Amino acid sequence: MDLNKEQLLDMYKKMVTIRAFESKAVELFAAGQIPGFVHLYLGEEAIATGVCASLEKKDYIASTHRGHGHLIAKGGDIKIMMAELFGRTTGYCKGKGGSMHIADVDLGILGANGIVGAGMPLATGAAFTCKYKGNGAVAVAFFGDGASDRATFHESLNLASTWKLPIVFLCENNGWAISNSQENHQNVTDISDRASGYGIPGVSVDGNDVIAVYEAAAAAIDRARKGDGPTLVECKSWRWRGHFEGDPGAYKDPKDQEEWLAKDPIPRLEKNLLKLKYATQAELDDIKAAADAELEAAIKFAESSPVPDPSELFTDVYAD
Ligand SMILES: Cc1ncc(C[n+]2csc(CCOP(=O)(O)OP(=O)(O)O)c2C)c(N)n1
Repeated sequence: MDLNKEQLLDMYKKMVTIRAFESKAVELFAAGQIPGFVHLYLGEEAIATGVCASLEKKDYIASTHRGHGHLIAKGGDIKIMMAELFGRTTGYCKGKGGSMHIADVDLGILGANGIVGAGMPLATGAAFTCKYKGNGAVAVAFFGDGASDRATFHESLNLASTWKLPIVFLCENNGWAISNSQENHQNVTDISDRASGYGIPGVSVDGNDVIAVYEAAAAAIDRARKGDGPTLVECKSWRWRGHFEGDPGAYKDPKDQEEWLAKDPIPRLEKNLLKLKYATQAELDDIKAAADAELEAAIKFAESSPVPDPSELFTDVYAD
């Protein structure tokens, strides 16, 4: 493992921040404070964190409908994110987009996306730009197991492989596509096996082990940066919640749910940090408390921000 203390503690901070953000979103949505849909990333924190640890500001990510974790891991501002969830003018889309439209192009965040599988062609385009400009940047496309069945997956992997683009296809296999379990919607166990159809490497890792995710993603990002082309990385995890808030997820087997909850990626990293003596339990608790406090400040910021004026309805709206 080539991760030092500072890097591992930074990953811990990111993971507990995502956990705090999503846990609060559960409460706020139930209390009717967040309009629209929210799809939460609880349980999958290790994936975005492990991947984005190897990315620089100039690199691009394309996110999904379950995007909060990706945005936080790439450096998104949780105050502005929370304001967007609340539908306030201080949000990333001035309160008019909500959870599934958060983007921050200055940070290389090309956007969350309500269209399943739509991030892959966007990231492929960004990777083409990086190669064309020769700026040494790379792109990562996050997508789910369900999205790996879409034509956009085939088209993006085929083109990126043919043109040797600097991109990583990062599949978050959380076992579910809405109420369809993976075996219900595809006849493969390892989605990474699909890489061979495009002449690129594919690897599957435990998505609840942030170090394993980091190592696989770092190798793939390095390969992309060196000009050796794309890699398909599959991170196996579990969607803790229903598909969206409001879906009780009754189609899940409670035994599976229980088993996966016990594989929580955060205590797992805590154990490693304590074993390596990179932190004491009290120091880890302080990091968590700081993340909670940052979250409270973000909620206050969102709550105290104005809602958009009705006269703003048609501003920033584009039609062809
Ligand atoms: C093109 C398109 N088809 C269908 C949907 C409806 N839909 C929303 S999320 C989802 C499942 C996505 O599953 P997956 O890609 O595994 O991501 P996860 O929700 O598990 O993170 C579907 C079918 C959509 N938003 N876009």
